[in-house]
Amino acid sequence: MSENTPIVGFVMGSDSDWPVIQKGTAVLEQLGVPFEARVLSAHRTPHDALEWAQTAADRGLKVIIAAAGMAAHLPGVVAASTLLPVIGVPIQSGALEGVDALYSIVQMPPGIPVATVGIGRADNAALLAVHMMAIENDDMRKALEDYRSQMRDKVRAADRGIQPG
Ligand code: RP5
Repeated sequence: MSENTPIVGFVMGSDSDWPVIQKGTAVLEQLGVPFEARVLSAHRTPHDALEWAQTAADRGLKVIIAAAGMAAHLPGVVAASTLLPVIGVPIQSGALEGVDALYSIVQMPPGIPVATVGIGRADNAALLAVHMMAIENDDMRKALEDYRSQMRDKVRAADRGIQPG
């Protein structure tokens, strides 16, 4: 597989989830991690979603980030169909504004875990995916160190910015 073969797979239940997912793709672009992104619904295109999850590892993916809103079954269905780690992103949509999706994703039954981040936190999902891969990848560990160092500099600059005089 080439250096540009996607190793993180984003999957979302609707293209209305895409603006949220882009917070995660931006993080991976910044860290130089190749990814793919698909719209596949556990309810509206269940066979496509299953096929994608079942072939994910063979295509080279290492971690999956699955986002859905409302009765958010996609992360769990994907997790049940692959041995790759799955990170779920609850999407804020519908009358319950993401609390429904959060509970649907985080409350997995025993045996099929989904690592769940906060509502809309595709950026943290992307970082968590890189942390997982950094266990055995020095380039990724270095990229995360740089990312943290940039955050540290920003907070220190903000602190200096509010000091009197
Ligand atoms: C879920 O239903 C999707 O993940 C989305 O967050 C929500 C609404 O979907 P659309 O009506 O925008 O297609 O399946």
